[in-house]
Amino acid sequence: LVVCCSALSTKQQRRFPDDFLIGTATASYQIEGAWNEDGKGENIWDYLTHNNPAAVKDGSTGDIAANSYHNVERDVEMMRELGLDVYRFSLSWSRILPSGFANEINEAGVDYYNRLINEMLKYGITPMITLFHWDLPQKLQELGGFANPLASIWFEDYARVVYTNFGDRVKHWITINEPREICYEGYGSVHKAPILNATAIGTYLCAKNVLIAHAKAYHLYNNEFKDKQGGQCGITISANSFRPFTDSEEDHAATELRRQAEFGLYAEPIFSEEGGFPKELVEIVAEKSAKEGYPWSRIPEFTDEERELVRGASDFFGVNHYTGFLVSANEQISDRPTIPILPDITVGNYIPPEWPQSASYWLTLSPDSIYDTLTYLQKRYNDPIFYITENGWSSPPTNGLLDDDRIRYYRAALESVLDCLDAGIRLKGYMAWSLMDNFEWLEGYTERFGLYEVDFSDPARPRTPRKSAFVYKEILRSRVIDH
Ligand code: BGP
Repeated sequence: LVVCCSALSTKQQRRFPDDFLIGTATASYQIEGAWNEDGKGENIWDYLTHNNPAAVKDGSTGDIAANSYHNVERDVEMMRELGLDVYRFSLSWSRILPSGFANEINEAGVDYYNRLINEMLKYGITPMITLFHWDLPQKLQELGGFANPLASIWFEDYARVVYTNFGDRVKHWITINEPREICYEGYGSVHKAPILNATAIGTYLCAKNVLIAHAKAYHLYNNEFKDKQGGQCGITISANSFRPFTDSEEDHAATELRRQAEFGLYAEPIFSEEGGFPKELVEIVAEKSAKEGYPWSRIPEFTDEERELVRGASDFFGVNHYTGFLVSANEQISDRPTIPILPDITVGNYIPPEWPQSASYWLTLSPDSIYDTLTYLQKRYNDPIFYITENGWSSPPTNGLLDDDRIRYYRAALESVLDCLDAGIRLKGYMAWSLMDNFEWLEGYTERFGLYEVDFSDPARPRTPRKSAFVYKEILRSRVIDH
């Protein structure tokens, strides 16, 4: 008992450094609404939700979402209530460039983001902007979206418009949110827009093109804007914790394979010393492709020039982290569903029953999962600078304002963040997902991630702080995790 309590009291005194940025995150399609107002063009989520309502659990859309397009002042007021250091939000590409192409700029869209940024800066809240969080202009999708190699040029053009319009005030840029979810869930399976299900080719084609798009936008910033604007630019990749189910060699190997399939495919080309896709995956896919009768491997090669363009192209590693899994070489280890991984890789997935379960089937409170993930990434990728750009907990809509489960999750997560700082990991910030309830992609409004509850039955979408908002505010104020 003595050991436990003295350990606890030392932990309680650990502080977040003053320059460590604590904040929240959101994404344009999930909160803005105003889907066809003031000149905004259609995007792939507008298209999916309007044409294939069965794709979303409750048949809902983001047409109004949390109505943030009409709530700039209230949104910033919430940030002030919480005392946020940083707020991460994304830009809707088709609100700024209705067709996706940079020949025509929608000034009303630019104005909306200017109002938001200026209102935040008035109160000293640092904006961190994601250029692309999944809502691709529909016109570009009709030309193949990220299966078309030209997508990297369209993205670079868009990035130029963004840096030119907002870069005088915005110093933290994230090019792309979660390539895995874009590519595997959008192009390689039927989970997210554009739900192409383009067999096992779509994922890899998209992966290559997304990485090149990111790299072009990164170099554009470095070459043409950084000197004058002085900001930093990186990418966000989803990385959950994968630990072996047993200490057997087979389970260790399966775990490593799963890491490569989930995040290595996207992280390795940027953050590893050699660049390019993970070797083991390349071999597996090449072998399978040959067996399936393809005259070439389904995973495309980078040319030397492309490999060099992508390698090292990020000032930091943005990590979206939610949960953890135990991995086994035995595929039958559990029939519990998991988030889907690459079609070429199947490994066993296990979630211990004692890990508290959220409203999302894939999301549990997995102990020390942030520390586990960042120590792995630090070692593998030579000690990059990190931001945790998303981390959060879902509850059913009926839970209301008393969200002790979310509070328990955030306290555990932030302890794990402090463990990372103690271990010397160069982690510079943490953003909770999410500031407010929103349209949760294929779950619609059936799951809630917000520190603020949004009343979706009221057209104005009023926001009310949950208990977790008060706890988060106190942590931000004191720089200490209260218990
Ligand atoms: C991340 C996305 C977020 C957010 C979150 C919650 O992958 O970047 O946009 O939605 O997941 O997951 P979901 O909405 O799929 O339940």
